[in-house]
Amino acid sequence: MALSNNLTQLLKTEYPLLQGGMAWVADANLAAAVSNGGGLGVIAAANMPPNLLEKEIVKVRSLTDRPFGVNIMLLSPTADDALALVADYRVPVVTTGAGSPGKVLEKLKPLGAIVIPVIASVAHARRVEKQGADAVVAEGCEAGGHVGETTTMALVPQVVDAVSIPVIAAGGIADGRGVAAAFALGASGVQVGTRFLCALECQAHEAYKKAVLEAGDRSTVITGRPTGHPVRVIRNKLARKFEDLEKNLASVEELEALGSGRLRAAVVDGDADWGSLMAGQICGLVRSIDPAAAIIRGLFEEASVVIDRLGSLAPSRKERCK
Ligand code: TUI
Repeated sequence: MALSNNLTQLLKTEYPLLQGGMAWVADANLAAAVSNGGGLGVIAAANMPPNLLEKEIVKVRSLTDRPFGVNIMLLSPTADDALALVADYRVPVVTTGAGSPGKVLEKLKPLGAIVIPVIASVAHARRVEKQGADAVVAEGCEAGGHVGETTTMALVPQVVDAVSIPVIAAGGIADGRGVAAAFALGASGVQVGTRFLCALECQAHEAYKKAVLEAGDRSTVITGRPTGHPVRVIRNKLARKFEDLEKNLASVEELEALGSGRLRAAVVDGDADWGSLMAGQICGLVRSIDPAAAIIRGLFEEASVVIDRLGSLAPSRKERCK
């Protein structure tokens, strides 16, 4: 059952769902599978060299006629190149993360692109709305990768009350209950990352997927706080080493040196011990590898059942007034 609302109308998708722009993971294959499944697939520009990002944009267009997006990670040294490319290729939707997207909005809004910053606070949501953002992804700290401080449960309704543009909930959503909860909090849709790590079409190394499938509710930790770029990862030898160094007040340089190249090691080489296994707290709920389209259908079918059940469980107005 598709669902039409302000977000599906904005994105021109069947479902109000975006796939998270997971660095090294979210390539043209995954993005096309999500878009073909009725959501908005997103390619992560992350630290990709511009020629590689260009190839991925061309490739996604060969794999789907549906809308797709590119995520620009604003901390990346290649963010300006990614911005130039998405403008040249008229990418329909651009999400941003890990910084202030003023420059992105300035360049892309006059070209008619839809720009959706990922934000982690009410103040940032207000700021990007004033700068012309079309919607925001309010990402709670349950999410994987780079995170803010506030949980999805607390962040989403506060952002919903603070802005007039559509709010997309992210962080901790991997099944229909999570989707229903996002709507209950006032969101217009969801961004899902961790669940798509275990999509059939996701090219992440098998060892990475296995770590997600085997993870439980307390398997993730946040490391890197002293560097100013905290990231949520599945605990492994690398995360323990970070914890030790942080406890012993290691320098930022030492922490950054330890972190360098680790995400690629996990995603591409499958180094589950010393790679950075970025994943959200909801990884404990991910138990199978499924096609992206089936994941999306399942999320919304289950959400619809949950919402119906909640409707019938709620006391009628008459009963409440007795
Ligand atoms: O960006 C993400 N998640 C990411 S990026 C990434 S790659 C990376 N690797 C190593 C170190 C750091 C990143 C892996 N995961 N999510 C979106 C997001 N943005 N979450 C939180 C934020 C955020 C945080 C602070 C956005 C803006 C911000 O401050 C801006 C301001 O002006 O307030």
